[in-house]
Amino acid sequence: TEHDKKAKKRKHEYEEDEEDEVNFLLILINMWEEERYTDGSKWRFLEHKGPVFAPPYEPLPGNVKFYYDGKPMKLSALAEEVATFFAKMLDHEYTTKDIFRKNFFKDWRKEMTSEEKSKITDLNKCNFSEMNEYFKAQSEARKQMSKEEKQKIKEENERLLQEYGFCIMDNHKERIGNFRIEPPGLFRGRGDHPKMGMLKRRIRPEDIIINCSKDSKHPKPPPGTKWKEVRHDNKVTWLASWTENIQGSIKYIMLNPSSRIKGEKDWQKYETARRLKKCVDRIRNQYRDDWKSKEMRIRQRAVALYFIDKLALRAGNEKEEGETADTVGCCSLRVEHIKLYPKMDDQEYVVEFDFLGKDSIRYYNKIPVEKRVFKNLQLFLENKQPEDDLFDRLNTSILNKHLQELMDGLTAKVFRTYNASITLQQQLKELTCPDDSIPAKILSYNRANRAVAILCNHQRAPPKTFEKSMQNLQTKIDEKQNQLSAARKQLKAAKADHKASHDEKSKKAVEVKRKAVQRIEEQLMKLQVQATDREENKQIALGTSKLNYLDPRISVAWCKKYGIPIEKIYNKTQREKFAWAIDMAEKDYEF
Ligand SMILES: *[C@@H]1O[C@H](CO)[C@@H](O)[C@H](O)[C@H]1NC(C)=O
Ligand SMILES: *[C@@H]1O[C@H](CO)[C@@H](O)[C@H](O)[C@H]1NC(C)=O
Ligand SMILES: *[C@@H]1O[C@H](CO)[C@@H](O)[C@H](O)[C@H]1NC(C)=O
Ligand SMILES: *[C@@H]1O[C@H](CO)[C@@H](O)[C@H](O)[C@H]1NC(C)=O
Ligand SMILES: CC(=O)N[C@H]1CO[C@H](CO)[C@@H](O)[C@@H]1O
Repeated sequence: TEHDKKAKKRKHEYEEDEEDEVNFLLILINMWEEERYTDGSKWRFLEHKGPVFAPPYEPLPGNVKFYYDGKPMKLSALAEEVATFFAKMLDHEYTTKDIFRKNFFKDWRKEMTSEEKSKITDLNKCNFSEMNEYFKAQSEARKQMSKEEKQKIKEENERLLQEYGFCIMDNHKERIGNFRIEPPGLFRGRGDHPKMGMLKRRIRPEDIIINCSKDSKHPKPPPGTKWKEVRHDNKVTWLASWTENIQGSIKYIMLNPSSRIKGEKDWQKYETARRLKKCVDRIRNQYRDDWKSKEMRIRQRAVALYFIDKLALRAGNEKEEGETADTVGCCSLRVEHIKLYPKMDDQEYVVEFDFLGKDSIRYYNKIPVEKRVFKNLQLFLENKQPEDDLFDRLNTSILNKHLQELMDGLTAKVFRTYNASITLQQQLKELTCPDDSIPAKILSYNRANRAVAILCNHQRAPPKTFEKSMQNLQTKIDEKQNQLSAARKQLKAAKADHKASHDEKSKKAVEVKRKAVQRIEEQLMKLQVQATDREENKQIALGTSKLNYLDPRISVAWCKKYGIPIEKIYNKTQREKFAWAIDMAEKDYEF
């Protein structure tokens, strides 16, 4: 019969499911085993369509004017395009900053005709407000778009994804991560970056180096253009690359993080951190011994290593000379970056750090250190000027070489990964109550994450929208509270009713009202947890440690253990990146 057929089919599907799971695991294992070519090459066959370029500039309508010194002025297309980048940012604090304005103006003038150049000599006389209004109106119009228009855009994006978003690497179709090239604009940078405001140039096909295999269908440049070069280098995994003009760094189009090769790299990174867990005691004993070394260079190396281990400092940054922000890492610390206090409040041997770390994020910390470290630091500081190197017998390459000797694959970053991951695991154990509701557990999870982010100094300025979104949330909480009192009153009335009449109908009414109260209480709690979470999150960027330093298997295992849906912890992008961990980690996984 029909019913039997269905039942059979379902049973079959069920069995297939189980089989699928086994198959899937086998595929996973294979993924890491197969095609690991012994000659260092990453692929034999690579075919793709190249990048998607930013849409061309559309000139402003004639009625949107730029004013110089109070008078309207028609700009050439190039100058106008660059002006629109500034106009779009007019409401942003950046455009009030001196460096930003200076850099922008310098680069803008380069795009002007000589006539424009001679006329436009003072940014303060430029009035972009009509342009700014125009873009605001446009973005408003985009928000008001009809369902059909939105659907059309979605379909176009989907078409681009299908055409450009995948490549064939050996026998697999793989998702490409960033196949769209960023549109031109003004560079912002993090912190007070000295290059902010500079023009991030439009990337053209002539800037692009394509990498694909010889025997594949080579990607075609847009009509009338040429690639800079087409390569066939199978020792690398990128598909296309170009050099951006601000920092001169090379950008790559690569596979999506969830793809095979990247997933494997990620996995290996955490496996390295787990290996450190096994030998960290030996390493710590050694650097403690080295604090007593007769050789200055060894003492310095050992103290630096202690900082890296204890404070999760970066080793140092090899950056280009000159223009870049004055940021330092452990090896490049200068005398002026630390202060020593033999006694401070009730603590002894306190070191105060104050310097700009990666991305110009300030690192400020006061911590007590061991006496021997303190004495060594005093020694290193002797007869030095504020701008001298603290570790004058050390540089990043020496330290990295030493780390390699201590453990294969060891870098300063491995210490961070190890400490961040193990801290997350400990915090999760400490903070999670098995009896908590799901929202309360997620709050605990976020708190554990925050503990790690603080440890890694992943701070940020409170987002601009913070106060507003907090207010909105508070309004919602107030409303919910009113709803709750109303519901409680109704419940009370229903109870009184039932007491008087004792009939079935009023009993049911009490039940209904009781349920309503419960439901609203739950909703209220959820909102309150959200508010706490957001408040505590104000100045901490959780994303960085979550994406880069925390073994995702710890989070996945935690979710599996407490029945929390993975979606509550990782958004879609993150789930793709950590697909390997979601498949691998069981609920009893230990880092
Ligand atoms: C800029 O131009 C607009 C008109 O387009 C005018 O309303 C505004 O006052 C001008 N701003 C300045 C600072 O001159
Ligand atoms: C991680 O770093 C913190 C902060 O420096 C330190 O107190 C802690 O001992 C470290 N934990 C481990 C397991 O290394
Ligand atoms: C680091 O120091 C070593 C030994 O003094 C030297 O050979 C090497 O060139 C230095 N490396 C850098 C990047 O400065
Ligand atoms: C997921 O979160 C990351 C930050 O970790 C963010 O950059 C990304 O846009 C988010 N993706 C989605 C699909 O929400
Ligand atoms: C510049 C560069 O990396 N070129 C390489 C491109 O790939 C071929 C192999 O197909 C190498 O021989 C080149 O050295």
